[in-house]
Amino acid sequence: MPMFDKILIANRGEIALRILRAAKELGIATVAVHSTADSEAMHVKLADESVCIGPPPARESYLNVPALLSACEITGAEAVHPGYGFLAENARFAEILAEHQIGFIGPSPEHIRLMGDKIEAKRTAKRLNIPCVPGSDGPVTSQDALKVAEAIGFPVLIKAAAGGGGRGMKVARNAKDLLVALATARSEAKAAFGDDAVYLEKFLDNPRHIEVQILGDGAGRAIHLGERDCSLQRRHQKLLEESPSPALNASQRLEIGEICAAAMRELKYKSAGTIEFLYDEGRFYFIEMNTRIQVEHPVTEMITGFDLLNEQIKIAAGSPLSIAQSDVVFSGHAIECRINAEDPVTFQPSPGKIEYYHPPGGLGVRVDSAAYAGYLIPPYYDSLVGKLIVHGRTRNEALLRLRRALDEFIVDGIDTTLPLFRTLIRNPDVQNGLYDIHWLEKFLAGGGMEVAVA
Ligand code: MV4
Repeated sequence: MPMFDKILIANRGEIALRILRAAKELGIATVAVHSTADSEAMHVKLADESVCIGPPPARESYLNVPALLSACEITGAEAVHPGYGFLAENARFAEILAEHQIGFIGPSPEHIRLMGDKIEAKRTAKRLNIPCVPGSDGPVTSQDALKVAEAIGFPVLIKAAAGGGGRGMKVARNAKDLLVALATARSEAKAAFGDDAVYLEKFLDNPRHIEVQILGDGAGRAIHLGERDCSLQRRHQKLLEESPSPALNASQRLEIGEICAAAMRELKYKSAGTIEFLYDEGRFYFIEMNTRIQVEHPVTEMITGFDLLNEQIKIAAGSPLSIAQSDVVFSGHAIECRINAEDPVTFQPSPGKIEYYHPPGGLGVRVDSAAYAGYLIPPYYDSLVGKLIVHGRTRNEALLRLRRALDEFIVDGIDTTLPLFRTLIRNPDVQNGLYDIHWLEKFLAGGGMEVAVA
């Protein structure tokens, strides 16, 4: 089996620890990199070696490509794992590493670039028989927009080709609004991404957000590992994810999973990836593909027993996929809560010192976190303190376990979103799995949290 001797982790926080742990189990030495704000961070303490790569702003440290190349050079790291965020979906970074004979633990630059262009991604999905939202076949001009919109039917959603993750979208409910919405979307896209290409889709009012986890080895082997329901979100930030989705039955799961796996075999996709869908009235509609390991990957690990980081690293080192589809057996139910250092009502970030830290434990409880008592959360990065993931034999068992684990979790010294989750998990809609992508924002707008903390 080909394997790396040493890898560099171009990230911080819980995902840096997650990568470290997978690397150690594979016998791979680890290099942590950190900004001057992260000298005392847990990923630095746990790595075999560490290199300071710059000042606190991410532009000058975690996104600083020359500094990362230098860190590889001086430590002899053979490959880089980018985690999520930062450089994870930067095709140019993957190319530059290749130019320096350094491995990238992720997909090919071509696949990253393809999926980064949302129009090309959708064209590719359609060609690979993945069901898509009805819409324009490529970018629209103001000349053909009305014809396309009338063909698909109002309301329509205008999306930026270079967008994704909810940035640069505009709804047009009728012909009268369309041209103004189109011009606004175009100028916002130009300002945000330097690319004013936009496309049209039928606007789905109240869908769920369901995504399929895949693994491919770039040699034509690819499998799916089921779905995650990520509908509970606020401003495109996921708060709670679960698998299986309460909305699907086993045959729907296998059908969409096999469609995705077949598409990835055809594409010769290499690495872990996620195919995102909107799900409405029994149908799936492709929206985007993420070419990275995602924050919520542990829910898939908990119901399949596979270590996604271990597989991702082995594939990057050149091994063929070691898991057959028939090896993937779904067991029980997993739920993840993203615990942020934020006020649970206003969502204002709450950086500062963790005075006391007591994570929950026991059967079926996993905490992925880089936090510790005495740790000073810097104000420069995202506010994820940790992920609480529970597993149970049934959804109800997972919910009861989650309630118990949330009640055990103590993080003193800063505000966290723990009280929000303690409230959510007791809500009948959440308990019954009856939520869509708008549920949480409606709950919060209706004062759900003000009532809870009063
Ligand atoms: C949509 C949609 C409704 N109809 N597309 C937002 C993020 C980006 N990945 C796609 N998004 C959406 N695309 C059509 N045709 C609604 C959303 C959307 C959304 C999607 C997933 C999770 C949360 C969301 C919140 C608001 C809007």
